[in-house]
Amino acid sequence: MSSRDGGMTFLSRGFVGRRDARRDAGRLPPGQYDVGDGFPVLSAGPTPRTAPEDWDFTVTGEVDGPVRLTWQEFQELPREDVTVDIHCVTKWSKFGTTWSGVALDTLLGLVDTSAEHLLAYCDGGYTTNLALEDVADGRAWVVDRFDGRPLEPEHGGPARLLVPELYFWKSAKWVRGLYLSGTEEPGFWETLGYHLRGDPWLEQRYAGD
Ligand SMILES: Nc1nc2c(c(=O)[nH]1)N[C@H]1C(S)=C(S)[C@@H](COP(=O)(O)O)O[C@H]1N2
Ligand SMILES: [Mo]
Repeated sequence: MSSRDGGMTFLSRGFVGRRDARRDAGRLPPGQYDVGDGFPVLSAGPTPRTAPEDWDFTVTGEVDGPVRLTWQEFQELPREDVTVDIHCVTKWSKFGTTWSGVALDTLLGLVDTSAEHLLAYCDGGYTTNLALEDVADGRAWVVDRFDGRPLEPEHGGPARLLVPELYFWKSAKWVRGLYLSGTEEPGFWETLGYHLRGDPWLEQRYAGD
C-alpha cells in the first residue's frame, strides 16, 4: 500500500485489506455513500423465477434479422469478467463488484441495425431505456454470475444487465431481451420521472437534472 503522505505509511500498514478512505473518496459520485459489504435488493415487484430451459434472449425491433438465443447458446458466447463500482439512485454505491457475462457489443453484433436506442425488457415487465452509445465499447454486459457464483434470483438471476456507468436502475434484472429503436422510448422508472439517461457523475437522478 502506498501513501502520498510518507508520514502515514506506518498507519496504512496496519490496515491492509481494509478500505483506504482517501482513495475511495474519488470513486463516490456526488450525493452517494459507500454501502460497504452490503448488497441491498431493490425490486419493483416479486422476484420472477425462470428456469434455464424456459429462458431465452432476443434482440429485436428495428434490426435486420432478429436474434433469439437459448440459455445454452448464450453460454457459448465469448465471456468477460468485470470488476466495477455500482451506484444506486437511492444513494448507495458499492465498490469493486465482480461479475461475469457477455458484453452487449457481442449481443448487438449479432444483428444489423442503425438504431440509436434500446429498451431492455425483463421477466416481470420491467423495462429501461438506454442509448446505444452508452452501452457500446465495453460499457455494458448481460451478466449471469456475481462474486464467482451464479447470480441469485433476488439480484436478477438467471441474468441481468450491468451498466455500471449509469445509475443501477439501468441494470435491468431478469433481462430477456433488447428492443432496438430509432426513437428513445422511456422505460419503467424513466416514465415515472427518473432521468432518461441517469449518469451518476452528472447526478442525473430525475427528469430535468
Ligand atoms: N427487472 C427489474 N430490474 C431492476 C429493478 C426492478 O425493480 N426490476 N430495480 C432496479 C433498481 S432501482 C436497482 S437499484 C437495481 C437493484 O439491483 P439489486 O436488487 O441487485 O441491488 O436493479 C434495477 N433493476
Ligand atoms: Mo435503484
